[in-house]
Amino acid sequence: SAVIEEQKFSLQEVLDTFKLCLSENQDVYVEHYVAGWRGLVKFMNSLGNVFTFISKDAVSKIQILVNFLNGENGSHYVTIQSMVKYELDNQLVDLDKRGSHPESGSRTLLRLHRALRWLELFLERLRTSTEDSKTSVMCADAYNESLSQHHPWLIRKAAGMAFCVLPGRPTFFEVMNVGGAERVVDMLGDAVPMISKVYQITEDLYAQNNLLELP
Ligand code: 1PZ
Repeated sequence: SAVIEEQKFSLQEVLDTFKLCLSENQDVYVEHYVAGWRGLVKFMNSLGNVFTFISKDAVSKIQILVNFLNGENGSHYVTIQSMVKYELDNQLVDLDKRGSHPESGSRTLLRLHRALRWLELFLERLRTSTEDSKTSVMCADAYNESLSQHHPWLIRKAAGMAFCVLPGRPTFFEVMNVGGAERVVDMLGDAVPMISKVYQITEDLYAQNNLLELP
């Protein structure tokens, strides 16, 4: 039932999903990438209603990618590498300005990719934080160092307001449902390098193909 599922929800499982992203030859599976984001959205929604404006955007991007995966060309969308190659080879990406392909898989995934950097920075801060550290400050610092550079003023303001109502570190750890602070630190020590690796591989792929500024 839904109740049991909620009780079982742990951020550990979510972050473990990102481990499944990497294939033996360092390709990134879209299916697991998207599943990881689904879990993060679920976690974010459990923090309160204020965060739904953030999760709505993530949900719509997840949906775009799932539609490609389940569509008639789904076999090209199995990995990020094959997706980028397929979309570029077939002129399915708006490269300079938005045109006939405003919702390509490549530009959609780039938005989540940029957010993954925020997540990496935030989780690393959380991992090395102390009892009196503020989640709102860690969150804002991580955001200002990464994702905010891609956001217009209005969104930066709204994000800043959302950070202010983040629950404090004790509640945050509780909602993560991993165990005591020591277990959280262990779990993050395991998860952050994994997320970092997925991020770096994607970053290199996008850089090699000149796709880091896709409109
Ligand atoms: C746990 C606390 C959550 C803090 C989340 C920090 C990120 C704040 C981001 C605020 C963005 C919200 C609104 C949407 C913005 C979109 O304009 C952009 C660009 O997309 P485009 O307009 O080009 O189609 N979307 C994004 O940058 C993707 C944002 C995804 C945010 C996911 C956060 C995941 C949090 C995980 C929680 C552990």
